[in-house]
Amino acid sequence: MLTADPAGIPSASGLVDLRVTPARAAALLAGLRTARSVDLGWRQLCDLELLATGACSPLTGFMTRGDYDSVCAHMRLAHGTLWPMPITLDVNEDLASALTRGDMLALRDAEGVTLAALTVEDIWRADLAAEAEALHGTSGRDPAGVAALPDSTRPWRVGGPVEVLQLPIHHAFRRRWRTPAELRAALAARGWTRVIAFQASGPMHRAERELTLRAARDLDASVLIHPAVGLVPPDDPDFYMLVRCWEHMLATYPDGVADLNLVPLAPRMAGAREALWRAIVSRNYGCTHVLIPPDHAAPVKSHAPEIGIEAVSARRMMFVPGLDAYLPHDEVPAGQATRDLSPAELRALLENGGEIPDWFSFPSIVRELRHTHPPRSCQGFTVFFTGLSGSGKSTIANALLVRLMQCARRPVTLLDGDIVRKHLSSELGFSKEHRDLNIRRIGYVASEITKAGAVAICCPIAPYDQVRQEVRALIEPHGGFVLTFLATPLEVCEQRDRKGLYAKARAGTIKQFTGISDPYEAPLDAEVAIDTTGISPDDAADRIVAYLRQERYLTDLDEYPNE
Ligand code: PPS
Repeated sequence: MLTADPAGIPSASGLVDLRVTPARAAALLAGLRTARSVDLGWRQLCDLELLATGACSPLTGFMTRGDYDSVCAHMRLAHGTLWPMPITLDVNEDLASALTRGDMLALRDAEGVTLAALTVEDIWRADLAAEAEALHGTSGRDPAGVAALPDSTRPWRVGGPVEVLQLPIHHAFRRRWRTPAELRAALAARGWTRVIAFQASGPMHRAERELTLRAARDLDASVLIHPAVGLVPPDDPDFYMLVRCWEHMLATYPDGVADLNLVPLAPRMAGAREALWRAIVSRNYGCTHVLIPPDHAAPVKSHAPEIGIEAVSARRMMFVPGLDAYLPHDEVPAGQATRDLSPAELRALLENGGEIPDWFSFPSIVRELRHTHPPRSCQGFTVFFTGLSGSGKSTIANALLVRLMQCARRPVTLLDGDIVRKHLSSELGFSKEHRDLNIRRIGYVASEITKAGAVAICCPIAPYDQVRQEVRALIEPHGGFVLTFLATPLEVCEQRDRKGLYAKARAGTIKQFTGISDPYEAPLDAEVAIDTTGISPDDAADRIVAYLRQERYLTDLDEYPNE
């Protein structure tokens, strides 16, 4: 247990630092040349950094089986210290079976740089259902939290002490990644003896600012915006948006009241255990108090004396227009109207380009949100055709391409089947496996185009539902996905037989031909479905444009009057 010094901040004397001296690092590196290694995933890198810097004090490595079992069963390490969260290194079965007690294991980043050495003390197979039960209170079903994790843990675990050669490097927002020791020193230099952690989980707005300022006033303390950013890897634009929003928020606080420090902690969505774990981490960074959502405040409060940080319930703040002020919901005078904006309402306002009221947020933060979540009329999108050979995909795609390029508001790329097969998939044939790979490649390119705010038009046959859905899931987070099913019947396609392929397929010269000797799964989730039997390519393109307008991806600005 860390003890509180008289000034209030828990004493740094118990803070673990797993970084070794340069001489030891050189010796370790030499020894690791012949050792087995593991490339850490994003969650594991976060765990390693927390361990390395002492943010997880008193842990000195990845947990051994004794600690793990005890933490799962009793929320305590084997020797009795309160610790709510398993911090284990999961590996694949091959590595687990190749290791023996006493081995050194090199822990490397994604580029293969050795960051740390683990001396193997334990190798075991965890019971994932029992672990889920302990953490989430459920077994047999997949709690939302587990599904939301960046990468779920594998059953094989390796435990033992860790020696750190170098910390994972943060290239962005470097001054916001102070280690617990560095932050404690900074707090002490400012004379801050009472510090409340606010573990922001999204952009902060006026309600959160009022909440923290009120708590700071009530407790005569300073505020540390202390978000866990381990769920958003640094290649995710949301990470940059979030940190910029917190920076803007920090600038709105009165001088000398608040600070911001990022925590490389990958959330487990484990309710009360998680709240307790994060409270301990905030304590290790030097905080004396932590604001916690009311549903999890009780368990943290009950353990407060033991962990050395006090939990403060975060009350819901409401804007009271009559008083032009924010008040906790249970302090709003009777008869006063209140205003609030739910996350769904905020999302809808951003999507539609609606006005976000001043009472809700600050212009600098709203600008960031608008930049990262532009209205649909400024987002990229993909029109993904699917249909049999001869159903009209390429002809209609070309008509649509011209219609969109006429306005020149967004760059447009046509990923035609032939072009893709020539440039991206020249080695592929028409087996299911190859077709799926072809579609995945198209989906990847289209998602990058969509992410960049441009338009991708794709027109493969894409006969299989499962991979079409994968592509949808890849693209939708970045913009629109319009699955356009050309439902032209096989007889019509075969009658057209522009390339003479159906005749060859019937004759058996072409094998695995879609519709003849290979399946086509008609989509049930198409945004637009067109049977081109009796409709011109221009009219078909009109139908797609009408859909894009209806969904607000296109506006009047995108339309050039053709008539
Ligand atoms: S897939 O299934 O989506 O990967 O196919 P795709 O990349 O769109 O390629 C389809 C075009 O390849 C020609 N072709 C065949 N199609 C289907 N089955 C077989 N066995 C086959 N062999 C060659 C055909 O010309 C398709 O073009 P379109 O434009 O659809 O007629």
